[in-house]
Amino acid sequence: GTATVKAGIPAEIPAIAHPLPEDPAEIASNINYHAQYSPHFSPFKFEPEQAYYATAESVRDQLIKQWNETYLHYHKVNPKQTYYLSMEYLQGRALSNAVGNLDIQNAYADALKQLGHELENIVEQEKDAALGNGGLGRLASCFLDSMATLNLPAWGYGLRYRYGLFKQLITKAGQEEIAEDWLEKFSPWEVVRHDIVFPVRFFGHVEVQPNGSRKWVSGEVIQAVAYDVPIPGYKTKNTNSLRLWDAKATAEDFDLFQFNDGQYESAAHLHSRAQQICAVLYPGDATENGKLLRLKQQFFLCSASLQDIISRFKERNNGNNEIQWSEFPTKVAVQLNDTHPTLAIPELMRLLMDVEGLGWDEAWDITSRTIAYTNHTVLPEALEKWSQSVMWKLLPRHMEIIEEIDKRFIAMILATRPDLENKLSGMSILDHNPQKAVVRMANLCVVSSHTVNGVAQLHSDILKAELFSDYVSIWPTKFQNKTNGITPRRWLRFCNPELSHIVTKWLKTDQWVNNLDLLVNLRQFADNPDLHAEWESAKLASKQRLAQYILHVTGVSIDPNSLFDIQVKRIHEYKRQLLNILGAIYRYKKLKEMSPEERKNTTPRTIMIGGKAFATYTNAKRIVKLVNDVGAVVNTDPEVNSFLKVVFVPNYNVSVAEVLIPGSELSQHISTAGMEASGTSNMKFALNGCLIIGTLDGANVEIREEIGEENFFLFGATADEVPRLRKERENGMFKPDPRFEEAKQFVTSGAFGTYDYNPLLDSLEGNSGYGRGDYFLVGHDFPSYMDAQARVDEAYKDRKRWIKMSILSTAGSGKFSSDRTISQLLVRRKGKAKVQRLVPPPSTQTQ
Ligand code: HBZ
Repeated sequence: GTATVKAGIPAEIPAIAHPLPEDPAEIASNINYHAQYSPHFSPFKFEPEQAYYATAESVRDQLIKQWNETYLHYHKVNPKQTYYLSMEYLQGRALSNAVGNLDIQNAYADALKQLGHELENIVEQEKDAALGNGGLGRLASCFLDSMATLNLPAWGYGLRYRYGLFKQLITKAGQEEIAEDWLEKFSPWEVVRHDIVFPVRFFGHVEVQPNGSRKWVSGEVIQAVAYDVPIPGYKTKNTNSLRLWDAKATAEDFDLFQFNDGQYESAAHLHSRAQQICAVLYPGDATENGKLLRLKQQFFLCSASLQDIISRFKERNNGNNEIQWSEFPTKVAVQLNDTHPTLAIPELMRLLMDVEGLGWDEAWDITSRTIAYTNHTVLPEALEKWSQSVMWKLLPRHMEIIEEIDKRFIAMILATRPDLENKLSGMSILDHNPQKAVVRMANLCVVSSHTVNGVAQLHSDILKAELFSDYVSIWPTKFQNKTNGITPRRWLRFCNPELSHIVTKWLKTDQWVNNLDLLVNLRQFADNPDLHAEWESAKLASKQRLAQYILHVTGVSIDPNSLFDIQVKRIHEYKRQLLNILGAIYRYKKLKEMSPEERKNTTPRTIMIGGKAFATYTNAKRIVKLVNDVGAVVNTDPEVNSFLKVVFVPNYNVSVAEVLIPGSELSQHISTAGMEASGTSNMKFALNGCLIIGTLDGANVEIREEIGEENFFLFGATADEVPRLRKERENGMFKPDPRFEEAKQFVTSGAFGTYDYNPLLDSLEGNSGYGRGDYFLVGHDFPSYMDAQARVDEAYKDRKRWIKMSILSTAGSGKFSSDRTISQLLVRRKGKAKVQRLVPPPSTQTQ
């Protein structure tokens, strides 16, 4: 059927009044202008740093023109707007992406040449905007790119953290964290909007008004100030906004009397409390973080964003000066990126009832037709639960509303589904067990959203079968799958120009950049020797660039003719970097035992592992330390170091990924089956012609389906076997493979130094008190992992076969464009059923 956009009509921005600059001389003079008149630097210097800021400001001028036109266009057309609420965005660098999306790369490169600089070097000056932890944050950024490119009227909302994700230093002790000062100088990509400010309240109490309505008063009020970041689409005029909120106090909050009395700190008390709110990104990766400040951050995002959304709705929908509130869900869609912005639900209810004067039923109808929720994890420790008593203190009115939603939900179940009564203790929003007394944010999201989605088919199936199984029979169509995707602009077109040119040349079109499905047409050339030669030389160029980078940041020299094997992602036991390094340890031991002749028959490998460990996650930090210790021994061992290198890549982030991924030949996605919701770097690697060794987990399953099972190195237990295997492991019914024992013993023997690895290795023992008895099944999967690695070594020796597999990986990656995910998420096909809503029984309606 014809596609119609759930979020309104696709935007056709009218012919642009300001054409983009093409003349390098004109651009150069514009860059010069910024260098001269920018108050940030001396006008007499034009070093790379100044050149970066001046170039960024010049590009920003271009963006602002399109941005304003986009805004005016949407204001006139008044389409349904999608609002993506996320506590995290991992934007990375903006300059290379902006000139790429605007297609003014060459003109800017020429202009900079005239000014004595290389664009390539200038873009390197930019610090990553790392306002996120990992996959969830990067997904949000890929979605922004796709929504802009697909001409969708969409906004991102987030927080303007003063310090983003910590910078990782590797020292003798392992990982050390230092604050990442991304705003040290300033960011040329944000525009502060002093005209867009909303008050956000904390604490206080609820007052009953004479008319019976309820009002939240007193407490402390902090101002949310908008900082807007332009989000250009690829080769479109459409330029959306990422609106990041910063917190500040007002002049009235400053106690001049106290200050004059010498009490400087208490005079600016609220100013310093405001500053705390956006001071740092919580570096939580998969652990629920029970900090009050984190809850304040979440509410700050939700309250400011919803006030902004409602004010825009009112501005655009006040026909006859009367607001048609029933139209709200036809003009506003709010997507929650995990449960972190769950407070949007009670905050929308509160604003509609207490501020706009709507009744409960109407407010509930609007809210539950507006909100949708994406789940990113099934790990119990990552499911957010907030203490009810903390919530009552910080957000008393919201707790009243949450209690009421819970009460009505329970009443609805009892009235319509008595068969579920015994499940209610797990399904209710409040945990009514007084020992626990928490709010279960995921349950609140499920009950209040019109749609709940998982991020890969296997994950969505698990949500239905396990985490949310009790809800499925009430709302059978509410639970959906939207397999993740990545933007092909940043993750192939811009980060890997060599391979991009080859793809364009062989497909005879560059349309694949917007329509990634076109990559399947590469399949017909999978055996073509000319393509093979080009493919191999593009890969070699990327490997050489990567080798230079590794030498620069670690001092380790690696051989571009060895197999480049990479695992980069947050360090977590379920992601099993420990399996990878134990495999490397075993490989090293065997190489040591071989004769020089035997070694010559092996496939030389460079194993690169990178990623950040949560600062208090001890086992994750031990893994970082182990990788570094193994590297220190292996890389300096003259007997074997031309056959094996082990490198820890420090401070993995978006721009490091842009160097690593194009140069990769094998990448590891080896989580315990059922635990990685999707993974998105697996898609980036496959798209860049890198082969995958992996388990049947997350999106691996679908990647393998798309590129063909013969092009995927599969190993390990499947998700449905995991519970039984864990039991066997606990009961001591499991006999470990001798290779596994040998690798562990090699570590305990002190081969990699004197650091005490016993606590880490204990976590791999079936019956140990430490850890959960090889909960992640490293021991179980080790032999099949090693067998799969042996298949990799063999396949790599057959160059023709390997290149063919590489081409087929790229050719099969079309499905994993975030353009496809966004279309499925926001564009409804004609004839599809409307979303189901929760209709509470009239008997319990109060307020
Ligand atoms: O979201 C990741 C999943 O682990 C990964 O499988 C998936 O591909 C990706 C996108 O859907 N989840 C995260 O990245 N989660 C977090 O970063 C996180 C941050 C703060 C928290 C909890 C989790 O409090």
